Amino acid sequence: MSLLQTENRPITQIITTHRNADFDAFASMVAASLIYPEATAVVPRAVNANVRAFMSIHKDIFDYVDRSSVSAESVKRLIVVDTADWSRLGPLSVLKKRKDISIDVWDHHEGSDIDACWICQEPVGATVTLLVRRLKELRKLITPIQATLMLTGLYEDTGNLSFSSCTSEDAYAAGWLLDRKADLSLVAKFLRPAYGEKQKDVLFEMLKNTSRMKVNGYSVSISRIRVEGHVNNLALVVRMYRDIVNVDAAFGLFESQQKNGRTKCMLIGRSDHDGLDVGSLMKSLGGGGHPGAGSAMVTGVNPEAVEQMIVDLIEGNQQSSVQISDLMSFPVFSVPPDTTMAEVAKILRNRGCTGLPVVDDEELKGIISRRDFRKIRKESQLSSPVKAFMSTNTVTIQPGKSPIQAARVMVRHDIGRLPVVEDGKLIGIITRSDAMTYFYDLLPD
Ligand SMILES: [Mn+2]
Repeated sequence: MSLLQTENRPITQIITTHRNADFDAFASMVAASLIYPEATAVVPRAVNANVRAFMSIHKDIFDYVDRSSVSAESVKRLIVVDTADWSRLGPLSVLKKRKDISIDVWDHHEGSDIDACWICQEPVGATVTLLVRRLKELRKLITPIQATLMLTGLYEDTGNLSFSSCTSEDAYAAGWLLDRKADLSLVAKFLRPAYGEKQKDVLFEMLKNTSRMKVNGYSVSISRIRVEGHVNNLALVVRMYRDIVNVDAAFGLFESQQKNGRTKCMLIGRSDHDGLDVGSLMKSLGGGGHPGAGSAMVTGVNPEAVEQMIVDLIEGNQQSSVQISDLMSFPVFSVPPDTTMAEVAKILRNRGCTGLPVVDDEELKGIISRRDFRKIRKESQLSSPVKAFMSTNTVTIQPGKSPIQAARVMVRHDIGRLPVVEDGKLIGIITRSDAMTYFYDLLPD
């Protein structure tokens, strides 16, 4: 069908994806071909090595053409999968100038610079999950080979459903694909060749040149090596490296000589510790990523300096990771020590809270809680000052501590709120629900 199309009629509807297409990208294109049967899949020239190997074996089963078969002028409709970024589309980004094209986007990344007519962009583990949802709705029949390819894409992008970016919908999509006879032993086989001889050499080299250190309480390993030419899948190698050295965070710093003689550094990091956000660290170096994994390309800086920058950034990690000061409530509503118990009772009732800090000139003197009212024996005591009834051995926490530490203190002392104190001054209050909000990731960005 696509062959006839290319020979007889110009292609008007195309499905495409980002350069260096991975399995998620390629599988999403194949899924999109089922959803948009009138459209032709256009595979970018550069695809990942293991995807290339898969394509060469399955050449006859999937219909697709390369960029040279398409003339940009005849395109009327564009379907983009696994990216929402013109700059990642390679030569097809010329279509950006055309205002008369109808564009559909399917993606699981953040942000978009494509002015789409229709977009499905959700933070799931793999783009193919979004397309599987539509295939399910349309009650499309898929072959075991298609199911296997889609599951390969899903497993690649979710690390076999283990990455923190993986959602329940990814897992349900995997189940649906298994019901459609996706073959797990083939999935494993397709994903494995990514670790070939070249990657093995790099991993051995990394282990030889590794340095381990303790930075800001985290165990960190950095390995700096020289690479010749382009090596695919360095991210996978860094992941294996982290698993072997078994540290909180591991970094691979890959130097290569550019044609103009300058040194280019590809930095890839992996973190296995909640408190150490590799993505935001990479952002500071001009790259990006998420808390568990990130990368940055650093040019014109000598590699020792890059290594030092990593250490400095982790040392200053207090700024980038979530601290109590980001979660606490402030200003804190408090009462002075001379407030009468009757007034305190009224405030607690009106504000619907169970306790209040007692503060004198910003300094925390104690905490008065509903429980303390049990100490009152006679009516007249209601006109006594709060300082006579408040508890004074209050547990507090410093603003630079982590939410986990706050939660531990609250559990140990069986208290629901913790005054945040800096230099003896009360600057905020953190409650059990604030800490919970953090742990359950409900915190807005
Ligand atoms: Mn993807």
